[in-house]
Amino acid sequence: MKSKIEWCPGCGNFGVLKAFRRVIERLESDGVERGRIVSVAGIGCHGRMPDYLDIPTFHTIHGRVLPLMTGIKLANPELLVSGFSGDGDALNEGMEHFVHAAKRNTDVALFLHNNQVFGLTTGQFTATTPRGKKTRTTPAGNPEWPINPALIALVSGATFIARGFAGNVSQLSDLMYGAIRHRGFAFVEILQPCITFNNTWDHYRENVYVAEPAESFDEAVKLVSDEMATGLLFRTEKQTFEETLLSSLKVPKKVVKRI
Ligand SMILES: Cc1ncc(C[n+]2csc(CCOP(=O)(O)OP(=O)(O)O)c2C)c(N)n1
Ligand code: SF4
Repeated sequence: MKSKIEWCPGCGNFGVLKAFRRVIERLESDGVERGRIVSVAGIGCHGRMPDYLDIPTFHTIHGRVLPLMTGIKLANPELLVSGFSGDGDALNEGMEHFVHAAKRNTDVALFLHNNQVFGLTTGQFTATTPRGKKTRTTPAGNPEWPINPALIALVSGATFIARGFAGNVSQLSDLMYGAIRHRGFAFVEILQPCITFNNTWDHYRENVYVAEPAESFDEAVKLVSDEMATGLLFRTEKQTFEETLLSSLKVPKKVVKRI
């Protein structure tokens, strides 16, 4: 574990790190051994998370956080598997994996550092950059409409959808803990200011609010569409990918073990 943190001073990633360190402490006080808490990260500024965590971690290639998480969970369902990904990593390079992990209801938790830019490569536009925003690759303003990642997770089949803000560490930590404890695909979108290329601190501080979870899927579609709504937005239960493979489809256990 590195002691020197290399993010820009004021980066929203500090709040995410603080929140997740609290999650590890909370899981440990529940009796979970550190060796069972496994995390994966992609490529980007968010991808430095493993450097600052004292648990088993993997730093994978761009866009491939979810396939690695799925493989780890299938190989050993006893592990609590979570992953950190950027908006570029998960929604540009890795979009198909995101949709399929939600569709399968794999029992993992994905934490999306949504800073609406490619941070590490110095501020190009991504799938979540607001329309009209000037970036290094859209100097006249982004001509595209952004996607709403929590809405994609919801309609693809994720069973736990939450949104947190890097400036509210205590709420974010509770959401991350809830996501890891949830049985099924849990998605936490984190509104994460990139102070250097997309400084949204004031905008979020003024506009985010805490919502009550939706009681039906239709209500959830409306709630999740409001990009300033934070908190647990929707939760439901269904069989997980691992349970399906290990039981109803009668896949021999040793096939899963060989993976
Ligand atoms: C396949 C591939 N394409 C592009 C890159 C270059 N690249 C490295 S980091 C990065 C941006 C990461 O942005 P994001 O996932 O939003 O994370 P952030 O840095 O904002 O946390 C890019 C485009 C790469 N490493 N691999
Ligand atoms: S470039 Fe942005 S996301 Fe990357 S460390 Fe700096 S402030 Fe954080």
